[in-house]
Amino acid sequence: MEKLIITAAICGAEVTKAQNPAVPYTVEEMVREAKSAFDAGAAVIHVHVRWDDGTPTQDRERFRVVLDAIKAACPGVILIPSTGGAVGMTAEERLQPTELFPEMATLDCGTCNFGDEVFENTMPIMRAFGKRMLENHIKPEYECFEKGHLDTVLTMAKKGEVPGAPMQFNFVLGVPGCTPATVEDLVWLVKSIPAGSTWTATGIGRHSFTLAAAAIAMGGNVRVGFEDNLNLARGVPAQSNGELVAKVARLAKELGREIATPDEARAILSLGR
Ligand code: KMH
Ligand code: ZN
Repeated sequence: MEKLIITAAICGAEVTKAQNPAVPYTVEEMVREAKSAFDAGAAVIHVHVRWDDGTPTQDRERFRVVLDAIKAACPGVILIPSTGGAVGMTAEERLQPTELFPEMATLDCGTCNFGDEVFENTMPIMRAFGKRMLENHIKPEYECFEKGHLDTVLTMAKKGEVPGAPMQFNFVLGVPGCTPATVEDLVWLVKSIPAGSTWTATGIGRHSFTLAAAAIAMGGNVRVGFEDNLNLARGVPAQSNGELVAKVARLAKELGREIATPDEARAILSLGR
């Protein structure tokens, strides 16, 4: 089995300090959380940004400052800025981090319910995002919340509307209103991806570590972090993203999977080729 790539989704757009005081908003807090995750074994950081008061933004200059500061604190780390942003943002707003030519960025693969809201990713939006990533040589991490999202993006890749093989998928399971975070659902999704693809599993909330364990055993990769889950165990708030990453690293060690460094992760993800 390949080494395990751990991604830390350190902040997200929805969680707040009221839910867990360690959720980062400021640049300094973002760097602190990224470094805690990096030091614990994360090769990849998935980045959303906030203004200092916690309001989510896709502002290009805020992204520039945060990405540069994380790069300086975590040498070699792979950064995946979000183009999902927060529910309700326009496509133009969401695309701003792609103007910074990151090596990767997320590309959300379909509209879905998102708790009480609707996360809008229409075909025209996805085509525009695919075009931008092709033009700017950005490798997408295809975020699939539903089986139909995977089928949609595979069809788009065949038509040349989004970057093609080797594709990297992130199966985000357990969002209220979307596919649940069960092992059966994960297996079903993984069976449907093209040979030579790579994949990551993200379990939301209390499913974070059960889905991580399944992904480790299946040879996939794992994402954890405050964006997805605020607790180290039931009723035990995590003090940092690093604690969440360290728990995945311990699970991997017990199951005999080694952890990939950023350079090893770059090779596994075929970056820079
Ligand atoms: N904040 C969610 C509505 C992404 O980063 O691309 C979308 C999201 C996906 O987090
Ligand atoms: Zn995200």
